[in-house]
Amino acid sequence: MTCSCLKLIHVFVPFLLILLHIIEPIHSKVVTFQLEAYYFPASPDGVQKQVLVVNGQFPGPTIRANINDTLIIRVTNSIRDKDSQTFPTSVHWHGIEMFLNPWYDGPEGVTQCPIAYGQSMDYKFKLDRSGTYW
Ligand SMILES: [Cu+2]
Repeated sequence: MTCSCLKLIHVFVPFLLILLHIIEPIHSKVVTFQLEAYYFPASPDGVQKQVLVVNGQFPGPTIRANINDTLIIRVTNSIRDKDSQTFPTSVHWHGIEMFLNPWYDGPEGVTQCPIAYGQSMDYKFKLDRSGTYW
């Protein structure tokens, strides 16, 4: 590689990185979503029982977003069984890198305290890769 070519790379690469940082926020967006978990009578396996659903769906709703989007997801715990016993919960975002946001990864007792019954928590993180996660 010639000397002038190296100079061009030294100028071009930082310029490209700066340009990407300017363009990225233009194409990214904030995606907000609300999830409420609760028991609901259903028969997904043919036998009616109390099933843990999210927004009344089993499995829960699909959240669609693109790389570099910021997700803000409010999770509300309304999990109470037929005997009025309540349960703590959290959402573990399995497979999401959570780069710079490890406290939003979700496992109870590892990265956060559980969400108590009747309480909500806002998870906020940026999607840094494509894929389907559940
Ligand atoms: Cu995991």
